[in-house]
Amino acid sequence: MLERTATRVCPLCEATCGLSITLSDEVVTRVKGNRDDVFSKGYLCPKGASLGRFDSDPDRLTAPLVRRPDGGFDEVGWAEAFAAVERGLRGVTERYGKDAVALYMGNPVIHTLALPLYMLVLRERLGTRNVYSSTTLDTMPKSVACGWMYGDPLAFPLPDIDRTDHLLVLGANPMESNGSLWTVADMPGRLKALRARGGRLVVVDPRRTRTADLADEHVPIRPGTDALLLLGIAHTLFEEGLAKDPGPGFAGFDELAVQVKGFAAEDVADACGIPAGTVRTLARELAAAPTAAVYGRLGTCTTEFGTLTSWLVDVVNIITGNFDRPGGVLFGEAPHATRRPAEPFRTGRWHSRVRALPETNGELPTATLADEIETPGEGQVRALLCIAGNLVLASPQGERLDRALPGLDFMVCVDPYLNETTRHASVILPPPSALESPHYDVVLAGRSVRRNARFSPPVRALAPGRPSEAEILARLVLIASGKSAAGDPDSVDEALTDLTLRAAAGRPGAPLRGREPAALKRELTGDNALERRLDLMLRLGPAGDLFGKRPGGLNLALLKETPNGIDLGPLRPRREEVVMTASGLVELCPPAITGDLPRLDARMRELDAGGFVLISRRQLKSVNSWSHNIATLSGGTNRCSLEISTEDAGRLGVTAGDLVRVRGRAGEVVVPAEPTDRLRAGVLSLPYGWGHGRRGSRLAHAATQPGVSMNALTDSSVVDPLSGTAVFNGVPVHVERTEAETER
Ligand SMILES: Nc1nc2c(c(=O)[nH]1)N[C@H]1C(S)=C(S)[C@@H](COP(=O)(O)OP(=O)(O)OC[C@H]3O[C@@H](n4cnc5c(=O)[nH]c(N)nc54)[C@H](O)[C@@H]3O)O[C@H]1N2
Ligand SMILES: Nc1nc2c(c(=O)[nH]1)N[C@H]1C(S)=C(S)[C@@H](COP(=O)(O)OP(=O)(O)OC[C@H]3O[C@@H](n4cnc5c(=O)[nH]c(N)nc54)[C@H](O)[C@@H]3O)O[C@H]1N2
Ligand code: SF4
Ligand SMILES: [Mo]
Repeated sequence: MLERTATRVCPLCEATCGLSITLSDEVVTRVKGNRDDVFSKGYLCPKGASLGRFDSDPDRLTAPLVRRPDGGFDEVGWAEAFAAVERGLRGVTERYGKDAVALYMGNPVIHTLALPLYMLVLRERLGTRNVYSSTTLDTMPKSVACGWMYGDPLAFPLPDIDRTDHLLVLGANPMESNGSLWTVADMPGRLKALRARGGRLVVVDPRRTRTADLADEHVPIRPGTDALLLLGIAHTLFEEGLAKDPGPGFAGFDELAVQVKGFAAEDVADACGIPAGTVRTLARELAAAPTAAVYGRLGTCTTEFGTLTSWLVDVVNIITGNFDRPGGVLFGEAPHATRRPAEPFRTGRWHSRVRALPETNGELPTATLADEIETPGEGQVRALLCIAGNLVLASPQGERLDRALPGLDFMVCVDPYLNETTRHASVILPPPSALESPHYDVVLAGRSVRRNARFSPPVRALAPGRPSEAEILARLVLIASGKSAAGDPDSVDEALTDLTLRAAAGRPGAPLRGREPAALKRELTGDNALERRLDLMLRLGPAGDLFGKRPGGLNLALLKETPNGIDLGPLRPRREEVVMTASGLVELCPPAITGDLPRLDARMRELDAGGFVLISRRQLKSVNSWSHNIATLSGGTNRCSLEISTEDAGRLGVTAGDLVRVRGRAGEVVVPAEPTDRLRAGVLSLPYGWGHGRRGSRLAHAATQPGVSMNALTDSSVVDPLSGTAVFNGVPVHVERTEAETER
């Protein structure tokens, strides 16, 4: 038996832990945390430990599937599958134009090397306005807030977890999610270290989560009211003379004092379900701490006031003097060259056809994709290219998409599974296992709490004849460019490399001004065209070797010699480098955001106290919608149940395991109840990503414990209007005890 060990960064969540993987005869037999990894130092969670099970899952597709006229699928060769995609997409664009093809890019995109490196060019070549992604199910409110405040929608300030004295967490459960928009390996260890050095952790969450268990204080807020709480905090800071004017480089401090009027702690307390005294204490603690950071995630983003809340998180960081400083919040910094926006942020350059929702960052809200597919007329979506997305389970009112997708003329999925969504595809192109793909965190490296660079070569060679995910994407780019899918996929990378080199060597002031692009290109190293493109990004980045101009700087060859990665130090203040608003200043009160305050004010007055609201739950052993087929990660505590407060359960006569019917505006589910003292009364919590066992899907283990889809209850007509983001938290529902299962 041939045994060997390889290192690889985990692709299963944003924490990017370094793994040490043992293979016996090329089969994974053990996965451990890599103790020598410069960033994660040996940490791993149960998901990472199961990476071998993902790799060996017998339901993973190994060959492309093409739909037969009778509805079933045939396994075909790769050339035949690409030819079918070429015919299908071309047929739709020739008949209906480019906008008839929609693109969806799902969450795993940011966990691969290949996908982010082809997405921009693919979008550009498709030339469609119908671009959608998980961003509008997740981070877009933060992007819109950062876009208007700093000019760059991808400039996210990150809490400096290792140096802060006080961390206020709203709507996030990093003990189980391991962090998001905040790449922190070993979140549990780092949160415990914060407390051990005398720091304070406060968690605002309607549910007493495992993060709340660890905290000094848990504030059980009423769902959907964080913007009001943060306004109450900002108001207290001004009223009590604790707000600090950030001075030159910032605009809107005086206006902010005016905007928060009417949101005193006493005004917001009832709506938030938090005593005014607590609101004031939260403010005073932030002001008094030597350093402090406020962090908000899904419970603040995917609500009806997601952008307002995301903006206020940053506002509070700024007016407590904690912005852009060690121990406060600092902008992330990727070690490789990244694309800055060409102009300051704005939204609404185009609008969606049916609901006239504004474009943001080149995307339309995923919440309106079903409208665009179902509504006939000029510009109707007729084809979908779905890359790493499970829309049926992940998007609001997913059951509606489940019904709409079969109406498309053509649908192609790049996905390893025949699942709830891909079962509607015309062609499925399965990428190889993560262990057969090289890895570098193109996106997450820029959101890391410590600057670091790590490259993982493929753990195992690709099976002969099997295209890499990069090749799949390059061929899709060829098709979108009007070329033959059978063309040379390397030509896509070559063209992009040439473009970058010409800019780096040609423009006045460019880092390699005067050098010969062709000569530079010959210096690039890597096992294939994609790796050479990565080498170029590394060399041109802030830590790069600039082709010898910066001796000792990064390049791919150096990373390959350093399998445990290179630590580049803590984050540093760099506001002046980052901010690119039209004024050149950090905008504290962008009119596009403050214009939404009257809507919030009206809501504060009309909040009705009765009725149930539903919030989403993430589970430690789940990876969004696609891990329930892994036996080591399901069962036990990882099951689909409706948490209900013991108080409400008693009132409804519901005991553990009883079936309850939950009805939302869009549909209903029947699910076992789990009474708990972890929830505020009036709040229900359902995990998302379940609802398996559908006809035509091939997920044998998941089908044994299918659960129900939370997105059968969510309503796609409700979005945060400033960002178009779906509402997954604070969803009004009705609940009652029942005896019967519903039909699906
Ligand atoms: N009710 C409710 N709904 C939610 C949320 C919630 O909290 N509540 N959360 C939202 C959030 S934050 C997100 S990010 C979205 C996520 O929703 P999606 O963007 O749909 O992502 P996933 O559910 O992770 O599904 C990923 C798909 O990619 C496939 N896949 C896995 N690995 C790879 C790979 O390496 N390459 C390719 N090509 N495919 C791969 C999987 O098989 C799966 O089909 O869901 C959102 N939906
Ligand atoms: N184990 C695991 N880890 C994951 C994922 C996974 O599926 N499983 N998914 C990954 C993805 S795609 C993402 S985006 C991240 C998300 O990372 P997090 O945001 O940290 O994860 P969630 O568990 O969704 O946390 C949201 C919290 O908000 C609370 N909440 C709900 N409504 C409100 C509200 O109105 N106000 C406040 N203050 N709190 C509220 C919920 O109770 C929950 O505890 O996790 C990533 N990591
Ligand atoms: S915390 Fe995230 S990155 Fe680390 S092992 Fe678990 S799933 Fe992988
Ligand atoms: Mo997400």
